[in-house]
Amino acid sequence: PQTYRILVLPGDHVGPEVMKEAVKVLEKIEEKRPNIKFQLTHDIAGGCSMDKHGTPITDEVLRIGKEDVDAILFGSVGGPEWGHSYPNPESSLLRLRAHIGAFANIRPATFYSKSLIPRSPLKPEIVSDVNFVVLRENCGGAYYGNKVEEEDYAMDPWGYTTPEIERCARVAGALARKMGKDGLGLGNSPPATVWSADKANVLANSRLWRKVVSRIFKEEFPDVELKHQLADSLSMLLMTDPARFNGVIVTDNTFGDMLSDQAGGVVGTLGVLPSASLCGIPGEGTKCNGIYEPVHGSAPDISGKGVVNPVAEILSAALLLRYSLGLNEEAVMIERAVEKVLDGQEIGGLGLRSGDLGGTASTEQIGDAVCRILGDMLDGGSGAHG
Ligand code: NAD
Ligand code: IPM
Ligand code: K
Ligand code: MN
Repeated sequence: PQTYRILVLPGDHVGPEVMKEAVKVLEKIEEKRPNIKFQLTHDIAGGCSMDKHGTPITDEVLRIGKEDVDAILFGSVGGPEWGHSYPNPESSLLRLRAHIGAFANIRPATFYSKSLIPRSPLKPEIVSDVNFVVLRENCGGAYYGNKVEEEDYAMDPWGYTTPEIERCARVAGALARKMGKDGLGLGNSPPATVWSADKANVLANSRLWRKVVSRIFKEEFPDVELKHQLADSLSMLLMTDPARFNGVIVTDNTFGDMLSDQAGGVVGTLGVLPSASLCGIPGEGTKCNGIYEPVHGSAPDISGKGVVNPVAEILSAALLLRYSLGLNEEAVMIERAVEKVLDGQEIGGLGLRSGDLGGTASTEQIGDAVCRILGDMLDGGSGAHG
């Protein structure tokens, strides 16, 4: 069998709860596909690592993540018991992203099951066709560089270099071609539109951002429609007319953090949104390491109760199979199994949903249901395209 190496870092609070279900999904694939073997390395990062090792992430975990594995499955880090002062649990993730060079953070926002449309706080006619990807620059901007933190003054340098913007723009262009205007990525549709979000009216680094993105699209993606939108008004339009942004929203680290959480509001919960942080253009042949994690955090307000929605972590595992391991067929099956669980198909017409989606199902029940349906699909019961 082909062996795929994955570093598993569950993190804090709900991180381990959702990770348990995602690992079960991987084990189900292994069980049903004798030619696939997942070699999982379990380790820690975040507050739990501060407690055990006195540091949010050890050099050894960083090394394993970069050198010893094909991809990293991450949970969520942080919690009130560790506070925010540096070094905090969250810095583990920032260091890991920088260490492996995962600059392209892909955060798709759509309804994985149409039955979730009524869960959005927005009217169905406005929100039902939503299908956009936030491509967040992940290794620069205000989240990196030398901070000043004095008693009465603090400063985060918010800067970008031309190469940092160029590589992000190239991923946006490639994603737009792959996604297609129809949003299905079938290859016979013109590319999706790319929206570049910045504050070029105020920020110097945004003016560089806009200039470089414009040049890359003119020179390398003449077939892709590029539009610029100021990030503040884009945020407003995301509530009044979200489907306008169907395609790719490419933006810097700070705006991408905000807009991708806002996408959780658009679809009604953060509990279903996965992410992939890649070191290059997805599907370009070269082996692409990446960090896969839910957009959501460690949700300390609901941790320890077994009620957190594991769907975002399970869908992150699907993205891992697709982008880092080249196992697209299995990735599609995971997504279809999640859809069926949320829809309630094949389980007596009752959608299995966690509290964030208005249901009462436990984390474990949802994970078990996904595994059961996925197992049937892998047996050939109802195929990925059925
Ligand atoms: P959060 O994303 O953890 O939670 C926001 C709200 O959404 C909470 O009410 C939470 O209960 C709910 N929620 C989130 N995920 C859910 C799920 N899967 N199922 C059901 N409900 C869910 O954001 P926060 O409360 O601002 O941050 C909590 C901690 O997480 C902080 O320490 C923050 O720094 C950290 N954080 C970590 C990551 C990460 O590890 N990548 C991301 C964001 C926040
Ligand atoms: C996210 C989180 C992280 C970020 C934190 C935990 C470092 O909010 O992944 O969106 O700000 O990038
Ligand atoms: K996370
Ligand atoms: Mn965030």
